Amino acid sequence: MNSNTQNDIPFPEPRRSDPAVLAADIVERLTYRIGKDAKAAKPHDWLTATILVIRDRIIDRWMASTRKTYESGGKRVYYLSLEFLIGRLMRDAVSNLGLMEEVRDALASLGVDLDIVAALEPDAALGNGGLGRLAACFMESMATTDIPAYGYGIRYVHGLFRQQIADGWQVELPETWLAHGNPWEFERRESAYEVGFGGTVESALAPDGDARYVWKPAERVIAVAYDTPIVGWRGNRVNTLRLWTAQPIDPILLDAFNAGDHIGALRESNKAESLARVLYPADATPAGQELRLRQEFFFSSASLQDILRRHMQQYNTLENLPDKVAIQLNDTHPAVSVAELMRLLCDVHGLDFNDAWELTRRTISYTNHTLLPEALETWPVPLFERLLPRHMQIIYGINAKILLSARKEKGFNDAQIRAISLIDESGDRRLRMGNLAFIGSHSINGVSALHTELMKETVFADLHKLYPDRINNKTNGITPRRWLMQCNPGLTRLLRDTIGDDFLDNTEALQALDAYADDSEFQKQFAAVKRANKVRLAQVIQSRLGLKLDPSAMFDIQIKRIHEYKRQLLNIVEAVALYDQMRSHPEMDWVPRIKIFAGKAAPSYHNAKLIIKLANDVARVVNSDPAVRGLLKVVFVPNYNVSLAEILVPAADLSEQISTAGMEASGTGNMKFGLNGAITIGTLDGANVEMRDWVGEENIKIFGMTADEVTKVRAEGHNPRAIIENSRELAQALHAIASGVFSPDDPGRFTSLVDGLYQHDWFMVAADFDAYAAAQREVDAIWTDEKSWHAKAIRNTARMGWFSSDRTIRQYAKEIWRAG
Ligand code: B1H
Repeated sequence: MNSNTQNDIPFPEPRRSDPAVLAADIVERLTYRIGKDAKAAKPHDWLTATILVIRDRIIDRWMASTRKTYESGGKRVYYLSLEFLIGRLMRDAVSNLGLMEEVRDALASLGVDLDIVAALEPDAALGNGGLGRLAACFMESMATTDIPAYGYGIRYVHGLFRQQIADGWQVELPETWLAHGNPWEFERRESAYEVGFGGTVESALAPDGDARYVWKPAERVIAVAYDTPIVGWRGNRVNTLRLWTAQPIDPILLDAFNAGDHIGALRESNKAESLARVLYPADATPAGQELRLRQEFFFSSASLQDILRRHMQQYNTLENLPDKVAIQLNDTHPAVSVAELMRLLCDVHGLDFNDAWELTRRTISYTNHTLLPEALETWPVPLFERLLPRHMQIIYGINAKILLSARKEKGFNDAQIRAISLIDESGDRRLRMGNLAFIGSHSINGVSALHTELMKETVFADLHKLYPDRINNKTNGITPRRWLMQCNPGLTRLLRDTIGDDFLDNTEALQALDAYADDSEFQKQFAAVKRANKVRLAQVIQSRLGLKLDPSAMFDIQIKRIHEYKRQLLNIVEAVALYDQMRSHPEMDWVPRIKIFAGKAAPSYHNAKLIIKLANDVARVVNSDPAVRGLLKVVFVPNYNVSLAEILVPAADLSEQISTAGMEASGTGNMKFGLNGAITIGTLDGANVEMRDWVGEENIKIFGMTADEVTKVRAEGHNPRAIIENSRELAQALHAIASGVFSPDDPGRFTSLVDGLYQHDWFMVAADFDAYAAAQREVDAIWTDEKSWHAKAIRNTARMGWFSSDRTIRQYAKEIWRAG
């Protein structure tokens, strides 16, 4: 077919979306795509049929968006991330298309309940925690703010493990989100690229007399693209999330098979497919295995080849690459992209090293998400060299160039040179991915104001001296669509009725609510919405755990990955101390509290798993003690994920954001709670600092050491034993835990945890305990003054609008990408 005839083919009319048409379409998909009679259809079939119908409405806009980008010659943004923690897509898509009522009515006319069907959609959990969820919020906000953007990642067959709690212990089970197929995605067999590993590098003389290097990989796999459309608010733009899967070049080695080696015949195939098999379940700690490095290179290489192909197809030159392409590295996980882009530009496209370097640096930018020293990725040089020999050469070339100029032009001394080098020589030689990402980027951003300042002072201090203009801050945000409108329809309705619809398109318009904070009629309505959300959560907990919760008690919630620096332990120890006090002083007016925890621990993180067990052990004792009946409950909700967060967040009265100051880069759960009218108890860490500035000191409960104080105490040493012995409440709570009050079956179970507090207290649990306990009692006092509590809660919702990821993305677009 020639292009003329193609041009004559009319583009289909956008599909109509009134309930009758939708219902007819759903039945059509059910019949012809799924092959089921409506009479025999199972709920899952209705879900799939409904998604297919919605997907069609999205496709109309998707193609229009793609065409618009092409025709305008606008800059494309590429967000490279090893994690996308999406959750369910159906409600998000329907709501962003503005079709909620239409779809509900259409299904109802077919005798199907939208909510029941929607709850069957599995969470796409291709991420561990905040970093992956941020990537998902960014995808939605980039579509909303009309930025032509692609997300690139891996289509893991198994996302984050499913957590079961057995006898109080975490048990990990494989997660199978693709078991019923994935109606959202499109396989793109034509978008397939070879990705190599290992082998040798050969050099040859090019016609221009320069040396050319050719990498001859020993192993090759094929990366195949799967595309998922991502709809922005009001459906204006639809962007693409492109996830790679790995396929073998030869699916089966027939020679081996015919010779009787049936397993060997599939070895290549298995090896290739293992690349996209499973998400590494570590959060804020890198998984240092070879397979992880292979995953990182696999998706980086496929993505860059795809980006260059698209660019060359449109522009047929690489000179304008930085004007038309922005590549954002989500942490160091795709940092090998710096070397791979250099290789593609030099070895495949024939650019010289210096020109390629210029283009690479102007195209790439990098977001740092953690300062934890153990979380900074490094690879043993021999491993890297064996897997990626050509990249190792390129990295040495970059290092030589940078170190030479630092020494000669900036007068760097030996210690500074050692600090900025791409190679860490302090022990066995290791390649520093943070330094590679930094040096290969024109922008390096932190994710909160405090974190960005600490980046300049710690991990990147010397690189910051060398390149003082590169580090900048982009405080994280959350999408208000998922984290307010969709998860809290009751509050959204109330807000619309009170301040109008402006906030739907501009979250900062929530400020108008400030005027109602002291209005007792509005307070009543606000409290009624909160209570309804608490009742809904109580029902979920009752059905999952058989535990009955009183919705008039304070719901005090800490949900996030289990990590020592996040200090769930501080919260549990305080619960134990409170339990003791309630029993010792039954005559006092205690505020009834329900302490709710949820979160997953990395499977190899011993202390984190022990903390889960402690929470469950404490829960068992406290919840069955008549002395605190109606006053205190402790709940650990299993299998925390995005969908569970959507139920927990709107139901919180109190949000626990209590990390050791200086250790949580930003936090994003903190923002979700504040937006939904919870009051935060927290340290001056991450984005809590900016939240305090926005909501006002009197509307947030800040306690504990500052980041500077933590640094100072760590440098000078502190005496946690003395601190503990000086705090009666703390000493007694720790003694109870360590002596087996909560673990009579194994009294020594928690001694190691408690010993850690006595011996070093690295995370300042003991050091911050008294301040935390006092802050909790102040929270109780506010709760007792109902009007004051509601006013503060309302002011949180009113003043959190700045934390929309739309604002964050606009800042990236303007200040880093120069796009949109
Ligand atoms: C964050 C990670 C992370 N920081 C390594 N770092 C991983 C590091 O699998 N790995 O190897 C996975 C994840 N995740 C989080 O990013 C921060 O702890 C949060 O404070 C922050 O809000 C979030 C988004 O910026």
